[in-house]
This record gives sequence, structure tokens and C-alpha cells, in this order.
Amino acid sequence: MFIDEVTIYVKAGDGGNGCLAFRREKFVPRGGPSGGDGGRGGDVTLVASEHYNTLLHFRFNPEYKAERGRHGEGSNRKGREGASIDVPTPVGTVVYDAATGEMLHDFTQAGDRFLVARGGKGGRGNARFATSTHQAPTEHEDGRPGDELRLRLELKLLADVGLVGFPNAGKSTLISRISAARPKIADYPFTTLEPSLGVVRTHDDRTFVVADIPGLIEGAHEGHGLGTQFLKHVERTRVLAHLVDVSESSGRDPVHDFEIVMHELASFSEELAKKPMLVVATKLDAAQDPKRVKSLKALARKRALPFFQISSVTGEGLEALMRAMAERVLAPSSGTPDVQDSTVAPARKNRASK
Ligand SMILES: Nc1nc2c(ncn2[C@@H]2O[C@H](COP(=O)(O)OP(=O)(O)OP(=O)(O)O)[C@@H](O)[C@H]2O)c(=O)[nH]1
Ligand SMILES: [Mg+2]
Repeated sequence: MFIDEVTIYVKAGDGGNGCLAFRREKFVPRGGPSGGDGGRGGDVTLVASEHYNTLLHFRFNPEYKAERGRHGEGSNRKGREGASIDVPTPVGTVVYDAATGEMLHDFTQAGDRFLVARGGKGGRGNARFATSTHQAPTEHEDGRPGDELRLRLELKLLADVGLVGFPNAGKSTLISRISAARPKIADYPFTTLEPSLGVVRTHDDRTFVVADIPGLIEGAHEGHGLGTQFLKHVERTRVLAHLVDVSESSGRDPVHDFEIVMHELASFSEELAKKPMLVVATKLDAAQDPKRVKSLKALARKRALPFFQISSVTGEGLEALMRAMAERVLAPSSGTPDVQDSTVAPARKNRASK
């Protein structure tokens, strides 16, 4: 199981101070007390959002502070309340107090809200202390501090996209181009012995998870090569990207490769073979004979599967492929995000788009 983990700091706003003031009016020799109360500090609330599949956005911005309340003023003016903030987190996030290890909340549903840090109360101004026997009070309170704590967030990562294909098809190379994952890459089969996950960040600052697994060969379901046991890691993905090497160096026919892998998938589970699939022709830079690409493209069309052609060396086609993956695994991005999200760091330019 892959676990994404991050520690963040949250601080609710302090309450504003109460004011000490007396009325000063023409012809009124001694005005009464008129110091207003301080405003309440803003709260910090975590909100489960479908727009995030990972905790990556927290790494770029690990501190969240709500606004403090304003101080009270003379003429019984109350200080303004500090603005509260909502911090989006993916559904499935479990929240712990980092200091004590205590579990505070488990987000299971989009829109779920959890107030983690409560704003401080505003202090009372001196006007509030006046009584019939105590008409010129000078007492006034300071605002109370807002809650402040460190949180450890944990999220079990499930892959959204699974990369399947022959050994050497370029699966690990692709994941290293579109995410920060750095699996071993080499020009011999079965370089990847264990599945690894990469987090892909889209241009509009959303993320999804891609799984790189070992390659499949004919007879994998009978234990040839590394077998098909690793397919369980992509069983719950929403979409498979089926990578097929179209360069001459594979020494095989792309259409034949495609059929073999489909057969292995179906032998493992019919359901897996029926999962939505993107057909991806790889190593375009090294493909001399355009017929090899064409024949694979024709096959994809026949099966009504979307077709992409890429080169992880030149970067050609990566952007379009990433977008297609994102479209299939992320909730549609409406113009208005479901939570206020001004606190998230601006999108970093993805390496793959250079
Ligand atoms: N020319 C060219 N070579 C590529 C490209 N993508 C990958 N390669 C090369 O192909 C070889 C295999 O790449 P990997 O990414 O390790 O392939 P894989 O599918 O992960 O292989 P296994 O882990 O063995 O299943 C490496 O030598 C890569 O450098 C590409 O777009 N163009
Ligand atoms: Mg690999």
C-alpha cells in the first residue's frame, strides 16, 4: 500500500482586543465608557474536495493562517471579525494531531467539513464593564489567541491510471516524464520488478496517480516473465494506458503485441480487459516505418479506443496524453471550485511541457 503523508501547520486568527475609551461630547462633561469589543478571529476548516486526488498541493504550501479579528474602537465600535479559510483536501484523507498522534477526523465524503482550528474570541471593551455603581470602568480584555496546531495528513494512494504493455515499451520512461517518480529505466526487458506510483500534476493544478507495473509477455498468466500478479495493482484504476512500442527496435509487430497483452489482461480478469483504455504508440522518434504506427491506429479505431502517439525522448504527444488521462480520472473542473482555494500555490510548469 502506498501512503501519501504530509505535515501542515494551521493557525486560526487571534481575537481582537477590547477597547478602552470614554465618550467625549460637547457640553457633556463626563461621557460614559464607549470602548467596543474586539472581533473574533477566523477559523481554519478542512474540506474534502474531489478536485484533489493526492496531498501534493500541501507540499508547496504547508501553512494555513486565518485572519485575526480587528481591535474594538471608541464610540462602541466593535472590531471586524477575521475571515475564516477553507483548506481543500482529498476525500480519504485522515487527519492526525502531529503532536499527540491522536486521530481527529477521517474524510469519507466530498463536501465533508471539519473545523480544525477555532478562531480566538474578541476581548470585551470597557463599555461592557459599566454598572450602576461602576460608571467609569477602565477594565477591558485582550482577545484570546486562535488555535494553533500541526496536523499530519495521511492518504492511501490508489492509482487512477495503470500503465500496461510489453517489457521495454517505455512505461517507466513515460512516468518519469510526467511525474516526479524516478523508476529504473533500461533497454532490457523486466527492468521494473515492483510497481511504483507517480503523481501527475495538471496545468490547472490538479493531480492524479499513475501506476507503473512490470511488463507482460505472452503466457504471463501461466507465470512467464514476471507473471500477471502485478495486475492487481491496476485492477481498481479508472483507466488503463496500453503502451505499444512502434519503433523497429522491438523486433515485433505492434498489432500483435497489442493483441497479446489484451489476451493476458483478459486471462487475469475479464473486467480488467474491459476497462476504459487509451492506446499509446511509444518511441515515435525511433519509428522509421509509418506503417507500424498506422496499423496500430487502425486497430484502435476498430475497437473504438482513443489513440495517442508519443515520444518520451522529444516530449511529443505527452501533453495531449496527460490531458486525456486527466479528463478520464478527474471530476470535471467547473469554473467555480467547490471550495475557496486561494491558498494553494500557483501551478508549477510541468517538466513534460518544456
Ligand atoms: N527512442 C526512444 N526510446 C525510448 C522512449 N521511451 C523509452 N525508451 C527506451 O526504451 C527502453 C525501455 O524503457 P523503459 O521505460 O524501461 O520500459 P518499460 O516499459 O518500463 O520496461 P519494463 O520495466 O522492463 O517493463 C529504455 O532504453 C528507454 O530509454 C522513447 O520515447 N524513444
Ligand atoms: Mg519499467
